Amino acid sequence: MKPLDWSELESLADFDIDYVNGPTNAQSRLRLFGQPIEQVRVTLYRDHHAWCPYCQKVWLWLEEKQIPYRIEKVTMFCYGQKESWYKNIVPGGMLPALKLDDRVITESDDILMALERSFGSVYQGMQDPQVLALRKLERELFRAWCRWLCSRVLFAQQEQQNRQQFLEVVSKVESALSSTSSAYFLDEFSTVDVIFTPYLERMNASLYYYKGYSLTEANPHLQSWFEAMENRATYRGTQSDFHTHAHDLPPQMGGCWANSDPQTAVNQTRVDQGPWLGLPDVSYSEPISSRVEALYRVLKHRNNIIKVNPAPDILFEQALRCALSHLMTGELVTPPQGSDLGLRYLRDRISVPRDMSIYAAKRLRQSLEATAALVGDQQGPPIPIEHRRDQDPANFGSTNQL
Ligand SMILES: N[C@@H](CCC(=O)N[C@@H](CS)C(=O)NCC(=O)O)C(=O)O
Repeated sequence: MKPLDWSELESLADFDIDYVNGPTNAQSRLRLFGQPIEQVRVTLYRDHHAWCPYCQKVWLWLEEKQIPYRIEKVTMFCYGQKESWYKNIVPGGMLPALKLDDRVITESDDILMALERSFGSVYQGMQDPQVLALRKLERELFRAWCRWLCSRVLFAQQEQQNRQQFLEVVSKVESALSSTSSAYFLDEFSTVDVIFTPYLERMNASLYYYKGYSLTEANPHLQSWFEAMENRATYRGTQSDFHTHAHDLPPQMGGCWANSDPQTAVNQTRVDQGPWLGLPDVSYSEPISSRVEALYRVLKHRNNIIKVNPAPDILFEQALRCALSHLMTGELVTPPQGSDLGLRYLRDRISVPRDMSIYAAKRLRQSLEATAALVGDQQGPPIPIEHRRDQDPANFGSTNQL
């Protein structure tokens, strides 16, 4: 079978969403939630790749409260050059920042408190005693996670101790979740869930990949919490996956260290080489639009995707059509010899939710891998761990087009 040509593929890419008023998504530059544009008082400055956890916190809060806002995307140091216009606003270049009327605020907690003063809180506010206690628990969990994930230990005993300390804090989180009448941290969805979201998501991904430990599978209340979160369109729009976090965290955290547990090696192969469907990084059912979404997103950026690929353009252009044909028809189409490396390079660089949602990414990775496997087992250049300049948004033309 011959691969579909670009116009045939375009005719299948019937996917579009309302970026301004529709569901939460990583591509929007303006969110109105059905309100007039004159109501916009807020601009959120967040990173291009949706990798910054503190940005996710503010982003999710704004989506939950349906506050009209603009989004300006900024490059993180680890993947490219910080925009000079941003340094004029925030000289240190840190993210997130938020402009409320004419005031620029940094520090995600200060941002949430300023937003609460103007727009009200998400259930209980940031200074509520119960919220304050849970915010403290979130930081305690964060520190224990960093100690386990990011310490390069010399002795197995130290690794064991770091793991044990993390698990002790997790049991406090389990007990907090078990003491409410909902699946959330309080009796209703609240600021506390917003605050726990970014790092629980990153802990779930990184511990699975680097420590062979599945946070959700080992902890029933956390499992129910993730399920409840995934019922919210707001969270789904900001949600990342195991592959993205396993490889975005090392440069941000200054290194993530794998242990020698045999389960770690099994999990790493699974996250890197698939099959991606069935990984415990998502619990809701696959939407019917996942393949069309993946196709639509690739078509939108296909020229740059081909340009940045290490395989020669002519070879990769055809190989990519073979993979997209598989994605849409289920039929395997043999790509040119030598294109396996290029297909796997792309497989390894799909970022969720920056490029597409979680199931779309799984389907696309699956098709890229199945197509590559027809001609060989060459892997792409390894994903760097000290920086991610292989993901510089400048390579995608206008840096705000991701
Ligand atoms: N305490 C700050 C932490 C913010 C922070 O650490 N931001 C990181 C990204 S996660 C940052 O902007 N780093 C500079 C960069 O990566 O370009 C907050 O809560 O907002």
